Amino acid sequence: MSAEKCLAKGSAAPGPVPKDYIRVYSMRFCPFAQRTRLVLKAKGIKYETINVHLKEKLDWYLKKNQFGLVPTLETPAGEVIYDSPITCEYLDEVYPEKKLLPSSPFAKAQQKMMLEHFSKVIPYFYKIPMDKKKGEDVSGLEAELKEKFAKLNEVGHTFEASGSFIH
Ligand SMILES: N[C@@H](CCC(=O)N[C@@H](CS)C(=O)NCC(=O)O)C(=O)O
Repeated sequence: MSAEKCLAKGSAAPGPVPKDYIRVYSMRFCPFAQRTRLVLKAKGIKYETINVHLKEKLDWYLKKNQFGLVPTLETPAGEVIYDSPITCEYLDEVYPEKKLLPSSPFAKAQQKMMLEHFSKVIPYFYKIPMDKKKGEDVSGLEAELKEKFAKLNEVGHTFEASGSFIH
């Protein structure tokens, strides 16, 4: 189930989440929401997507997530979970078939460290095209991004060499 349209100011709140489904409040181009959607897909979880307008916040959405950010998950019991790494870990625990996180605490910590590094790269995916559009010189930002990726690659190799990263 997927709704491509985006709910904007004045749209009524959706009803309860259907039984056996989970709902993800999302925005089509949000890389954080993409994390959650990738986990939902990888694990074959039945879910529905509700895209919400992020500039004109919906009052009922702010009642679910006071920060007004996406992604947010909602369960048929009305439980609300937000912040992409937390939604991913929640899904991995609640739907234990096809586990994505390693069971070893050390390997799990390494994945989280990697995620923390990767999160620093995400803002560049907005900033570079936005600045380009404004006709600004983005060569400095591109060089920074390249450097961050190289570091990430290095970290990945170090973790891999430790033998516990790939489970
Ligand atoms: N740390 C959050 C960040 C989520 C986030 O910043 N989402 C953006 C969309 S890509 C958002 O909701 N922006 C709306 C706003 O800033 O008000 C996560 O990982 O879920």
